[in-house]
Amino acid sequence: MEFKDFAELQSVSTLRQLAKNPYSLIRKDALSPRRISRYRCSTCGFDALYAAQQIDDQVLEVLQKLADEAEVTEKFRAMKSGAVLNFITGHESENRQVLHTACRDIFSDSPLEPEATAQAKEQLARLKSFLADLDNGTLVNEHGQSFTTMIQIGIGGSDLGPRALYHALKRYRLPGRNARFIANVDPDDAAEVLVGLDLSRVLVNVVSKSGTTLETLTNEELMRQAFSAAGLNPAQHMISVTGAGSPMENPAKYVTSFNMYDYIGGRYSVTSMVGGVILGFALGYEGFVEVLRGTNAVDVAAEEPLLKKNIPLLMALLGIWNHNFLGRATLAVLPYSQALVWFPAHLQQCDMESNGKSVSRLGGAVRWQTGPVVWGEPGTNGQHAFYQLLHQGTEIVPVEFIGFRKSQYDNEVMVKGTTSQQKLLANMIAQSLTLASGRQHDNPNKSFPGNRPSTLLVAEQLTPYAMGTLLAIYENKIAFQGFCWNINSFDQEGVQLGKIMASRILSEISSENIGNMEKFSLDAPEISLLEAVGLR
Ligand code: G6Q
Repeated sequence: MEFKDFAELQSVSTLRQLAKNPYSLIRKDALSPRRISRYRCSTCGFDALYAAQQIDDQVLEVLQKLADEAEVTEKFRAMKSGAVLNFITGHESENRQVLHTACRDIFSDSPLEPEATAQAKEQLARLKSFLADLDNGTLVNEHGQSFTTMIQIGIGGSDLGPRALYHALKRYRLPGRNARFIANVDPDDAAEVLVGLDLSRVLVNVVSKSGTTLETLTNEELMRQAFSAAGLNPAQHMISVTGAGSPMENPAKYVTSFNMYDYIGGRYSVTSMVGGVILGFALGYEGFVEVLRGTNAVDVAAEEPLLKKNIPLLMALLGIWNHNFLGRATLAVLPYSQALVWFPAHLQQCDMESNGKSVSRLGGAVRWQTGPVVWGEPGTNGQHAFYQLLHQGTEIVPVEFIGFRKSQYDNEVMVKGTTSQQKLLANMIAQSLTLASGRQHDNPNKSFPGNRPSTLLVAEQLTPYAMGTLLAIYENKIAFQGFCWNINSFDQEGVQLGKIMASRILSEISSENIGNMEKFSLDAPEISLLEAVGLR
């Protein structure tokens, strides 16, 4: 494997030339049936329709060269096989394997990284038996009653993925089971989550890879006090998911503990026990395994080197075309599915924490753009809000629309001859077409310039399998982009800095010496702001 800087790739200079005159989507034949059927790619039940991107065959050919030159599929295969890819040359770095894919490489007799997959299988077996204990009444509360609610306490990677998938798949919950999430150290977050809950039926799942994240430890203590105040023994209501050997693996404090491992980054941890425990509780063991099946199918399919046959690779390269060559600074992910309400927030973390980097793998400052700003909200709600800027603003925002042919509940109403689901999809298509084609009008204020690119990502129905598929499409897309940009998509110094800075300030205002919290002497700006905010 060779790690070449993006600017050194030959295809990059060709793409710069081609970008001077990109394909115009306002041409009459831009969205012809021929183009729509040619620019369509299918992977594991999803179709990507990308005729509304500013590309033609020549651009696609050179994007393919870029992927080949950057050896992205070789690196992807190496990643899945356990190569140490979380590193920066010549500088101290995490120096770890990147093996979230091992959590789902459980269906083959010859997994790519047998050791990590064996650990994943062991954790899954423990989950299966824990869920069976809940189902058959072995694990019950003080009054012999079943647990009905699981609250996950965790933040960042220990929250967003599991939260996004739980909301996406609520439809498939087991009867009498539901989940809630507390992430923010804002006491109002926890207070609101606890409103109306019968704590005696609640299991709290404290999730922290490090076992030291202050927000999570604080919220855990808040829950312990809430149980005690309700006359309940916290140790009988708490479980944990944490790194092997972390302080949170303590049988005196938790009913049981599950593990995740160093080689799984927080934002890639949904398919480990970080997401597995709460999804297993809500959907049942088989429901979670279906998610794993979907992710695994994409992990295998994404080894395909031809971008025209590989949705994650195609989306990675279309993203690079828009961002690095056409100069589009942001990317909107707009699901036409209310169930995916938390998915853009998860992608925001997964993408921006992975690819928001300024140092290349070779240790120098990058001389090219890396990850875009990623954001989004479900349609059609967004249409009544920020789409104005998408259509007529001065910033051109490429869009990835996500839609499903069938609703989850099939709870339809026919109004004016169409169902709600038909209206939903019709809106999605209409938006993609209008953004691309624009509309001419004598009144400039009613005129739409068009030439605003989008891709439609469509599947049959949002099932656990399809959710797994969608998750892995994006995880692998992000990794492919990182390989092209030659950055380390798997560390997060920016997040670590936040943790250190908050600890400095808290150590100053703390009324006691808290465990491992070192006393620091603060700088003048920190002191001034503490005083201004009234914390000192
Ligand atoms: C994810 C990040 C970050 C992390 C949280 C929680 O990739 O590293 O979002 O997940 O800071 O960390 P813990 O799981 O260690 O509590």
